[in-house]
Amino acid sequence: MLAKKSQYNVAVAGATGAVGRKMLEILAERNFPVANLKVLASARSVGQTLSFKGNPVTVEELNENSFGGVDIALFSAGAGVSRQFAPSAVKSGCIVIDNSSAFRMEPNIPLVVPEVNPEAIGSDPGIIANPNCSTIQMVVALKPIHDNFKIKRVVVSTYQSVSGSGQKAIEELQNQTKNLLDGKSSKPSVYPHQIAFNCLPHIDIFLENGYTKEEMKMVEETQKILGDASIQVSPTTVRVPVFYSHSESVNVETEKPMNAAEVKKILSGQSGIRVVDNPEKNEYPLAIDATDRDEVFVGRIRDDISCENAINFWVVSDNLRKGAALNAIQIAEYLIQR
Ligand code: 25A
Ligand code: L14
Repeated sequence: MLAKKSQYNVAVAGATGAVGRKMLEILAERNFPVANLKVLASARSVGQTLSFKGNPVTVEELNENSFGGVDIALFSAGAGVSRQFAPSAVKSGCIVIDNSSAFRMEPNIPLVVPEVNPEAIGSDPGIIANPNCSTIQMVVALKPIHDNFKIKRVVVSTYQSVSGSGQKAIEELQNQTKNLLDGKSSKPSVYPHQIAFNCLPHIDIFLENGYTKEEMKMVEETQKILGDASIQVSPTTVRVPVFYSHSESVNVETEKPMNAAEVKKILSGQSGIRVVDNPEKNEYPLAIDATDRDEVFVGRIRDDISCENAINFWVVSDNLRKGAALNAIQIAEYLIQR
């Protein structure tokens, strides 16, 4: 249980990474009541300074003793680091909001999108898991549809930006693009193939069922967050040469009758969603417009011409913000406000 205070001691684990830096930015921009801020990363980054509200903060090495006196720890250093250090953080008395996949599917650990299922957070949470980025933006759009019409099946294809795989991947797309345009060759290292001028139907590792782990996260996490294991999800996750923001093509079939016009009206009234859907003016959600924005953008909402009680839409959101850092900080805000 988080004791009520006017300010909280906050630690960011993985603070030097793409998500960690975004966390510092969002804590500052939303004026989160931070008393003391600790920025933690691997030994590689110790001594480096990051900036918080215009002041320098020095990176310390993340270890078991990092969390004494910390109230809220935000983890964004990957699943291995979370598995190793989140339990000791909880032992020293802080609440961990974990951005990795390490604990998401553990039955006793809440998996939370604040607009969708804040009630999943019990009175004494310990670790709260932040869902996968592609899942978060999809369930924000699906929740009102599920509440009104009960979803039977979702077929989704993603167009995911390279920032999802961290800072090194951002640099790989930059360097590869430049090298190839200059007529030089460029060997891939983060991805198994060239990502510049290409699309890779491969995110995270392949599993025995032929799907990738990223695809199965979209299945399992969607069912857990919406609290309904009967929802069928059929995903294909694809990496595209975009730096920031993930886009998704989503087909939804419901049990109750519905149509695109009704869904458009319902989604337009939701907090956290912005409907951008004026095809006659060439207006629809775009990755470049969603970047650095908090909302989940939905457009191209239209009836499925091949199936009754089904629609298609296009959903775009900033994967480093709503897909990671912002969602985690919204969870922290919920904790201190409730
Ligand atoms: O392990 P996984 O689950 O497979 O995850 C792989 C990677 O995916 C990213 C993240 O990469 C992660 O490492 N990732 C994970 N979840 C994500 C999500 N939900 C996600 N990306 C998007 N959405 P990353 O490079 O962005 O962040 C890695 C952070 O974790 C720290 N870290 C790694 N091992 C650690 C550790 N911390 C403690 N103990 C360990 N054993 C890592 O710290 C980083 O903070 P670092 O010391 O290795 O710092 C990396 C160096 O990279 C440079 N740099 C990073 N970002 C920027 C940058 N430079 C300029 N601008 C930037 N924006 C710095 O030089 C920094 O020192
Ligand atoms: O599970 O590479 O949250 O785009 C988020 C980023 C998995 C990989 C997660 C990517 C990670 C994903």
